[in-house]
Amino acid sequence: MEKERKYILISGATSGFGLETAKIFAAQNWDLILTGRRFERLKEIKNVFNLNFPEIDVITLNFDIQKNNEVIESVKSLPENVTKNIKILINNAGLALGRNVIEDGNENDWDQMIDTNIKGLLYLSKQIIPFLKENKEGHIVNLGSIAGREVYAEGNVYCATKHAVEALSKAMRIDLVKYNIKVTNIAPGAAKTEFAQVRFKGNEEIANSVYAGFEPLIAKDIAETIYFVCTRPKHVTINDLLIMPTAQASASVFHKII
Ligand code: NDP
Ligand code: 8X3
Repeated sequence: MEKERKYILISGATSGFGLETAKIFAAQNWDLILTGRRFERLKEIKNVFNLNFPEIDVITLNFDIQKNNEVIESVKSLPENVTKNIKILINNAGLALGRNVIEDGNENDWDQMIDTNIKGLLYLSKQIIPFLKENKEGHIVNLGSIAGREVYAEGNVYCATKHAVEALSKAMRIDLVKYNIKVTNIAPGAAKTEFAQVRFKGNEEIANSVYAGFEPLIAKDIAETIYFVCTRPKHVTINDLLIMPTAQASASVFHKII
C-alpha cells in the first residue's frame, strides 16, 4: 500500500532552524517541502535527505520570499496530491541586517528585513492557508524572537519586524480559529546559526563575538521545540513560547564569562 503523505512546508530550510527542523521531521517520516534562495544548497540538502530517508518525499522550492510573484508561482508548481496533504507551515525564513542607531540605518537593509520578515511571511501564508482551510485543520508556526518582545540598542528595524510577527501570530490565530488551524509563535533568544554571519555581512570576527563568553542556543534546540509544539494532541495549541539560553535574561542582559 502506498504511504499516506503528510507534508511540512518549511521556509528558509537551507540553514539554521529550518534545516534542523527538516531533519527532525524527516526522521519521523514526514514529507518535506523546503524553501530557500540558495539553489545549490537546496539541491545538496534534497540529495542528502533522499539518501538518508528514502521513504519520504522531498520537494524543494527555490524562491526569494520577498517577491510575491515568485512565491505564487512556486506554490502553484506543487501538484494537488501534495497541497492537499500540507499539514504544517513553518514561517521561518528571516534575517537581520546590520546593527546601527536609527539615523545611521541603511535603507536597503531596512527594506530587506521588512520585505522578508513581514511581507514574505504574509505572501507565503496567503498561498498556503487555503489548503489548510480546505483540510479543516493545520498548524502554522511563526518564528518570532526575543526581539519581538523587547527592543534593544541598535536593533530598531529588526525588532520592529519581529514585533510585527508577534502581532501577525495573534491576528492569524483569531482569523483562523474557525478553521481549526493552530498558530504558534516561537520566540528564541540568541542562537548560533548563520544568523550573525548574515547580519554582519560575512564579518566572522563580529559574528563570533556575538556568542563569546556564554553558551548560546543551537538550531537543534529550536527544532526540537517546533517538533514538540507540532505534535500536541488535536485539542491543544501552544500559542507562544519564549526560549532563551540559560545565560541570557532579557534581550540585552547576558551573563558572559570572558
Ligand atoms: P539562518 O541565517 O541560519 O537561516 C535563515 C534562513 O532564511 C535561510 O535558510 C535563508 O535561506 C532563509 N532566507 C533568508 N532570506 C530569505 C529570502 N529573501 N527568501 C527566502 N529565504 C530566505 O538563521 P536562523 O536559522 O537563525 O533564522 C531563522 C529564523 O529565526 C529567522 O526568521 C530569524 O529572524 C529567527 N530568529 C533567529 C534567532 C537567532 O539568534 N539565530 C533568534 C530568534 C529568531 P537562503 O539564504 O537560502 O534564502
Ligand atoms: C535574533 C535574536 O537578540 O539577535 O532574533 O535579535 S537577537
